[in-house]
Amino acid sequence: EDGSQLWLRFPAKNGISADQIIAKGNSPTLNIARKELSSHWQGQTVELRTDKSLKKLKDGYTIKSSQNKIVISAGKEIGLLYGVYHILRLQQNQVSTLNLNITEKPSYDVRILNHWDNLDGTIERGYAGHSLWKWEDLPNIISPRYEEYAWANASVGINSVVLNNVNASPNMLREDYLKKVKVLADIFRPYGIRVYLSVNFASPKVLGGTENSDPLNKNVQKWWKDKASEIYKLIPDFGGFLVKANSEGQPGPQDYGRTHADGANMMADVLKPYGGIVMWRAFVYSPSKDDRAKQAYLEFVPLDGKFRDNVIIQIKNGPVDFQPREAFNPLFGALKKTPEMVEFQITQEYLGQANHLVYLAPLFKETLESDTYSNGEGSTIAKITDGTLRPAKITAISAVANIGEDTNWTGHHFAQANWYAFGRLAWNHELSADQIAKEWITMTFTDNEKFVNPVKEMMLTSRETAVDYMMPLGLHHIFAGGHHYGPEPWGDYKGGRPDWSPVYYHQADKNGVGFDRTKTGSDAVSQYFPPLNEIYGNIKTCPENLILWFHHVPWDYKMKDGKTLWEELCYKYDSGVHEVRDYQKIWDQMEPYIDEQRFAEVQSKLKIQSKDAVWWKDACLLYFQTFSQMPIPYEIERPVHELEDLKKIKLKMGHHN
Ligand code: BDP
Repeated sequence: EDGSQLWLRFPAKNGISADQIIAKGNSPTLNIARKELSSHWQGQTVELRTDKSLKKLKDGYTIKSSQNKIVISAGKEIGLLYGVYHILRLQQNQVSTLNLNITEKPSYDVRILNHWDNLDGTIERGYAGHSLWKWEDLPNIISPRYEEYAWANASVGINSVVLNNVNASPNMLREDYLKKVKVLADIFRPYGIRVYLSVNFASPKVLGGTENSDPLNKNVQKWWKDKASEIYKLIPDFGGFLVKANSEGQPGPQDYGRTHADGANMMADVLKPYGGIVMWRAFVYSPSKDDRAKQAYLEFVPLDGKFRDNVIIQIKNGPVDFQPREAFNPLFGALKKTPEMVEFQITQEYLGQANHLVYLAPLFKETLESDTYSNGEGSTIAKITDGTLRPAKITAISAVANIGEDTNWTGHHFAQANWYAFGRLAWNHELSADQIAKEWITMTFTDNEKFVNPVKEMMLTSRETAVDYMMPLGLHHIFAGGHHYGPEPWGDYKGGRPDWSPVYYHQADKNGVGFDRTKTGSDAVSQYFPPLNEIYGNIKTCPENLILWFHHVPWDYKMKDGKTLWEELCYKYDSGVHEVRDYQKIWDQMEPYIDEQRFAEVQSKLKIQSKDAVWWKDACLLYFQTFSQMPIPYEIERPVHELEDLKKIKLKMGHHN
C-alpha cells in the first residue's frame, strides 16, 4: 500500500455490464464515463443523457434514480462524467443510490491548480519530489501518470491546470515547449481539463528579440498576438495566461512606466478572440514602500474598472503570504468592477511542508466564509468570487498544487486530503470541512468508524494545532528565511530585504509584541470595510486569534481569559505541542484498521511533527522571553533546547532567497 491510488479505490470485482449502460455517442469523455461504470459501478443500470436545457448548470448535472435505474443528465458531456464520479463517490461512502434526486452546479467556472513546476524538473515549494511533467521526454515519451493525474482531478471536478511556475521561464513559450504542452493538453482534454501557462512578461524581448517588452509597443503587441495564434493552433481550447508581474524581481509593465492594467489588457486582447483569459496576480510588494500587507490593495484599487472583461485578479487568501493564519486579504470586495479570484496554497510551504499533518479545508473555509462587508453584511469572499455579488463573465478559484512524482503524489499521505478538499470546495464551497474529511478518509482508508471518527477529529483540529505551535494569536512570517520550514523569530536580514525578516513582522521589544496596523500604526485596518476597520482596529474588539496581526500588544496585557499576553502565548505554544502528541496517541491506536505501510509512514511523520512542534515552541518562547523577561508558567513543559543552539540551525539550512 503505497498511497498511489489516492482516494480512487474501488471494489475489486467488476462493475456493471455494457448493456446496463445506456448512452448515445462515442466521444472520448463519454467513453471514459462508460469505462468507469463498467469497471467500478455495482448498482443499477445507468443512463447518461446530454440535455441542452441543462446548459445553465454549466459543468453540472442532475441525478435521478429508482430501484432499477439511475439517470444522469447534463448540458455538457463533462457533466455526465462528473455525475458518474458522483455516484461512484456515493458507492464508496456506502450511501444508498436507490432514490436520488440531485442537482449539482459548480460554485466556480474555472477550478484550477497552479503548478509551480520549473522546466528543469524542480518544483518551487514542492515537497513531493520532482515535477510530474517530464519535459525532456515529451512530446515522444508519455508517462502513464499524466492520465492518472487527469483522472484524479476530474474525479473531484478540477477542470484547469497551470503547468508551470509563476516565476516563469520565457522558454515555456518556445515552439518546442508548446508542442510538449500540446501533448499534455490532448491527454487532459477528455477529462475536461484545460491547460493554462504562466508567462514571463519579458518573453517578447527574450524570445522574440523585440527592443523591450513594453505593453504599449506595437512590436511587443504583435509578438503576443502571433504567439497566441501559434498556441491556439496547437491547443484550440487553451485556457489562458497566469501572470506574476513586478513582484519579487519578476519583469512587468511597471518596468516601462505602465500599469498592471496596461500589461494585463495587452495580453487579454490577444487571447480574447480565442476565448482565453488572463489571471493577473495581485501578489505584488516591494521593500521600499508601505506595510507589505497593504501593498496589493494600494496597487490595484486605483485600477478598478480599467481591466478588460477577460482579466481576473488572482488574490492570495491573505495579504502577506500563505501564513498559518492571516487576516483575509482586504482587496477582496474592494474591487467593484473587476472580477476577483482566490489563490490558496495547497503545498504546505509554511505549514510543515510534507512532514506535518495539516488538513487545510478549515483554512480554505475560513477565507471563503470571511465577511468583507463590501456590500453590507453577508458579503463573504465566497459570494464576491462566485458571481453572486459581482456578476462576472468568468468565475474562478485557484490553489498552488502539492503534487509531485512521489509514489503517493503529495509526500505526506494526508496531504492528498488537501488536493481533494480544494477540488471539492472549488466545486461546492458550501461543503463543510467535516464532510469532506469524512468522505476522503472513507475513500482513502476505510469506512470503519473506529478509524474514521478519531482520524477526522485529528484532521479537523490539525490546522489550529499548527497555528498554536508555530504562530498563535496572529503572529506571522517568523519562519527561517529561504526554506520557510522551521522557526527563526530572531531573523533580521540586515543588508537584505527588511520585509523578508521575521523581526519586521513581530516587532518584539521590551514593551510587547505584534505589528501595529491600527490607525496610529501602518493603518492597514483602514483597508477593511466598516465595521471591520473598527473591530480590527480596536484592541478590545479585535479577535484574539489575530491580535498580534493588528496590534502591538504589551506583554502584560490582560487577555479575555484573564491571562497576560505572555502567559497566553506560552499556553498556546504548549497546547500545540500537546495536540500533536495526542495525534500520535490517536494514530498509534489506528494500527489494526489499515495497511502496515501507510500506518508506519504516517507514524514516522508524526514523530517529526512532534519534534518540530517542540522546536517551534522552544525557539519562539525562549526568544520572546528575552524581551518579555517573564517566566514561562510552571505548568508548561520546560524547554529542552538552548536558544543559542536553535539559532545555529538556520546556518545549517542556509538561505536561498
Ligand atoms: C511565496 C513563495 C515564493 C513564490 C511567491 C509567489 O515563497 O516561492 O514565488 O510566494 O507566490 O509564497 O509568487
